[in-house]
Amino acid sequence: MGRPTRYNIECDAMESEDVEALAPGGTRGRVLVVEDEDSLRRAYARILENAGFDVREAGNGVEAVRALTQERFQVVLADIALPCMDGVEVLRCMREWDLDVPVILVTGNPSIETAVEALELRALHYLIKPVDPEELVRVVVRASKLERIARVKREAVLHFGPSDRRFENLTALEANLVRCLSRLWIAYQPIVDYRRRTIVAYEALVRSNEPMLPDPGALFSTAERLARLHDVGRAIRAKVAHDLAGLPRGCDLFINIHPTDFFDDALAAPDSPLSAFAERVVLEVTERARLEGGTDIYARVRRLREMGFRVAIDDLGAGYAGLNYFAQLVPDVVKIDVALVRGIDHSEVKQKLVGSLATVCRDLGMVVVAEGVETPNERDIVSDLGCDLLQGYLFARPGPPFPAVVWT
Ligand code: G
Ligand code: MN
Repeated sequence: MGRPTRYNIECDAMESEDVEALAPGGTRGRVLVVEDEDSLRRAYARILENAGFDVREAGNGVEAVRALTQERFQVVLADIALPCMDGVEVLRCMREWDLDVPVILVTGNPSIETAVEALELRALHYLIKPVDPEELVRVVVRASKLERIARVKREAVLHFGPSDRRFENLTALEANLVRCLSRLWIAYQPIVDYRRRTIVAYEALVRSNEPMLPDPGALFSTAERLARLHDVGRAIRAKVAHDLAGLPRGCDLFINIHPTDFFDDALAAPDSPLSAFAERVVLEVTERARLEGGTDIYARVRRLREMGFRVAIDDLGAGYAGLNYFAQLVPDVVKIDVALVRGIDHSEVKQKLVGSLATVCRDLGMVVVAEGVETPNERDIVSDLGCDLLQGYLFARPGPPFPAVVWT
């Protein structure tokens, strides 16, 4: 049985004027008023301030966009007819960053076209001039409440994670993914030859400024649920290829490849973004994930090798992969997982494991990288145990292309 009274109680609470309903800062929320006519803008601002809102004013679209990048708003009220960049363009621009801020458009001469466009961009409301002050307040109050719901929902998703199926909404997930892809950037972390004090390569690590998908794990699990892993892989490789023009001379590039990417024909296409640089690129395959798709994957890896790519096994020591996998993949490089490196100076077991892994891999002609080196002790021990190359915060954190190393 449902309990409708509960919902009523919640609705009542939303309608009340208590402190709970106030936004941070003790006001009903921050409103951006975008209107080129000074007297009108001031009038809207005064009405909204009197109603308890914290108001910022913008005289044109460019100022509006600047304000939007500097502060978080609960509501945006924008005139449609603005010089340079009209209200609909401001709205389009906003939608690229923030799905949830409610926008109220104001127009002097309503037309079907702009109304339709406004709807498509999910404007919340469409006010017609002259605007009645009471209606203005009513609409803005309602918008700020909706924003508050969206904010609480967003926090819930952040806390319980996108894996919590109660929040699953494919359309919203898709929108998150699209925004995430448009705000994708690549951080690079040096891989060093410590003895020679040189950077020999950089690992590309995907990042996004999209708050709904804050880490690569969330990005990949969303893409997986939407069956769009290939799109993510392609977007990452395109970005990396773009950055490669600035890769310091003599450095190689390591890039993580999701196991399903091997079944994307675009990866091995002769005109793929990375193929022109194949000789400098090492494809990392994680040991954490099982390689599915049978033995076909090995044929695909062989084909990539023929194109000039090298292959690394990532996170060695962390996964399930057995010897067969190792033997079939014949990696050029192995990367020892951070779990074996962390605190190795205090663990004889870790020292034995890393020592034998490094010895065997080097015997097989593979280059050994130790990942996640954070302290000078860890650095010295893994070097002594035979790790040729090192990577970790001790040398540099991942950063925009291409971080330098301060040698100690
Ligand atoms: O699975 P893979 O090895 O590709 O993941 C690398 C991740 O490890 C990156 O997200 C990177 O930011 C992180 N990382 C890199 N260096 C260090 C380190 O020294 N310590 C820790 N804890 N994490 C690191
Ligand atoms: Mn990696």
